[in-house]
Amino acid sequence: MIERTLVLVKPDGVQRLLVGRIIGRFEERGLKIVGLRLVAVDRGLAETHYAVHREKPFFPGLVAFITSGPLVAMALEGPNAIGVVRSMVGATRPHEAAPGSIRGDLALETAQNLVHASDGAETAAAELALWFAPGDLVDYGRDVDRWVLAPAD
Ligand code: FUP
Repeated sequence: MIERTLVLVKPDGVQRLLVGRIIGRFEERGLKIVGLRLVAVDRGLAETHYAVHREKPFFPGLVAFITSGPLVAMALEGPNAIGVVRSMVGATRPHEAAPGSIRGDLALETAQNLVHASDGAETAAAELALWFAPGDLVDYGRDVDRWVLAPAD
C-alpha cells in the first residue's frame, strides 16, 4: 500500500551537517520526497507535536531541544512508507538501534537521536497535517518509479 509519512531531521542533525546524508538514505531506498521544509519550531508547534509525552519527565527537555535550532521536516511517500522509514530510523534509544539504521549508525543519546518518524497510519496523517499545509505536498511522477515501484494493477 502506498503510504505517506512524516520525518523530522531534528536540530542535532542540522547542527551536525547530516541533513543531506539522512535525506539521501531515504532517497536511495526509493522513497519519494513529496514535501520538504526548513522550520524554526516555536513552543506551540513543539508541544503539539509531542503532546503524547506531555506528562513525561523528559518533556520540558524535549521541547527545549526541538526548539533549539531549525529542523528539516519532510513528507515521504512509497509502499509501506511508515514501517519502512521507522525501520530505517531504528530504535528510540540509539544504543538499542540496529547498526545500519540511522540512529544505530549516527547517534548515541536518546535525547539527541537525530530523527523523528511517524509510528502509524493515524499518527502519520495527523503529523503531516501539523507540519504541512495541504497545498505544500506535491504529487508527481518520477521516471525511476518504473524501476522502483511495482506496476499498478
Ligand atoms: P520515537 O518515536 O522513536 O521518536 O520515540 P518516542 O516518541 O518514544 O520519543 C520521542 C522523543 O522523546 C525521542 F526521540 C527522544 C525523547 N525521549 C527522551 O528524551 N527520553 C525517553 O526516555 C524517551 C524519549
